[in-house]
Amino acid sequence: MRIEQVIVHEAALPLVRPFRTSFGTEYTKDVLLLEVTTSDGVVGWGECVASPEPLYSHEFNAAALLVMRDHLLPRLLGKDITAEDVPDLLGPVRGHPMARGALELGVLDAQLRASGQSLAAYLGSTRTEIPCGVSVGIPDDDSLDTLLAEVEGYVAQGYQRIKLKIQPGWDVVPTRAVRERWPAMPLQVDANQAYGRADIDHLCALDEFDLLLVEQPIHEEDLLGHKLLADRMRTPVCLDESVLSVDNADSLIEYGACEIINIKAGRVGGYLSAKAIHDLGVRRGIPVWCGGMVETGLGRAANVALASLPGFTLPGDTSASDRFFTQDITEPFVMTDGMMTVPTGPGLGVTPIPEILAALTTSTTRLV
Ligand code: OSB
Ligand code: MG
Repeated sequence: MRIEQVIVHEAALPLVRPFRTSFGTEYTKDVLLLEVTTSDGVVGWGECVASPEPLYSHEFNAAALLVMRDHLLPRLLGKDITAEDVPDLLGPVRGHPMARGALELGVLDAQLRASGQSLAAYLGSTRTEIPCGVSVGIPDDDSLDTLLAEVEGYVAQGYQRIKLKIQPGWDVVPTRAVRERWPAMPLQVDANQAYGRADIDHLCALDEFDLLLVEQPIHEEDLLGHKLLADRMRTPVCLDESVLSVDNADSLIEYGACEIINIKAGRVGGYLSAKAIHDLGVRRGIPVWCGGMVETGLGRAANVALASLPGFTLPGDTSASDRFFTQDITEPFVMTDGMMTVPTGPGLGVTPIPEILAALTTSTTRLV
């Protein structure tokens, strides 16, 4: 197939509550959604998981749009391609995994819609439903009561695993409070790189809370720091931001810096690379789980498909649409008894609801 048209819909979805992490606070989800029309006359959808500001990683929406327009798309246009060709065709361009991952997903979704296969089946899914975890931000008012009330709500809804965002000054005390209140709840923490090598002793204080893992405690480039921590800490060290490709994941494992992997397709350049990292985890006996980037229903559908592969042995940040949005752009993803059903329709299995997409769109750019 050939790519005939690409339209980027920039949408702003209000969040049900601010989402605060060690790198900043988001009040809305500002997202680039790609509508890719192919020569088969099929439309595929991709979601770019970058944010307006380069705070989680170097990528940000305006740059993603530019690199797609000027450097990535020109390498795909006018050629008869499949989704499997996309990584090699985009290979010469360095970096920008979220931008390339969004394009790859748009092409892959179109390809699968044309062939009638679901993304889950294509990736090698072995499950029809997946367990749901939830990522809990740092409360706006820095209050333990606010945190406990929020967690209480998620526990009541049936979430099977709680992840607390932490940072210096908001770590041991909130983790202890949640652990004391829910002694048996699978619990983990995520620092988004907020600590350094000097904090290793302090981080080891989290060992007493029987956590599943500590996620990306130290700067993404400090591999020795993570190895030193992994050698000292009983809690497994899980990497998110540091994991960018299958070979770099292999290196991190070999080096002893990474005991568990949070797989986010956008961060690693797309679902094909995400699947390869999953396969690596299975081969090397490293647990993997599916992370999230506050996706709309489109990206959420793809994550749920990915999370249904057999190596995803820990619950992911695959929460229901209403964790973040009062109004998703697709039919909402719902959780029943702590589980979410894997879409079975062709491709992503969901599409944006036109009136809702139109209402939430802030700008539309035709790239091709
Ligand atoms: O580090 O996992 C992260 C959200 C945005 C950016 C980075 C992260 C997160 C989350 C939320 O923790 C995951 C989600 O539920 O989508
Ligand atoms: Mg993380």
